[in-house]
Amino acid sequence: MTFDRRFLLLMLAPVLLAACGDDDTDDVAEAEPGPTVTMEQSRYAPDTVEIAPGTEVTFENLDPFAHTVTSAEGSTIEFDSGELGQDETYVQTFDEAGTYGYFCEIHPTMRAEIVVG
Ligand SMILES: [Cu+2]
Repeated sequence: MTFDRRFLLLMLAPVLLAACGDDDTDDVAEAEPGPTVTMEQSRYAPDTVEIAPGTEVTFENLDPFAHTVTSAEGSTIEFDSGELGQDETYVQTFDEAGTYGYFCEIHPTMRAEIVVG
């Protein structure tokens, strides 16, 4: 029993130390909440959104059928919401400057872009 308890403390020590850590030492920047792009009548609106690096974009499907938010071919970052039903949302953070095209896998003519700069 004594051995088990000591072993458990050893296992927990890094967790306990981490819990005491200061949040300021976290080198990953917090994403800033940003604009919402809706999917309505099989269109992304607005179809171009300009944001600063490190901004979160929320995508919300208002149609009564599924859409996806999927990074375009050749995009420098890949993302994919999977199928979003009505009123479902997907959040993607864009950290690096650039233009990020995306489309709906179910309706490939639905296309739009996020401009990060
Ligand atoms: Cu769609």
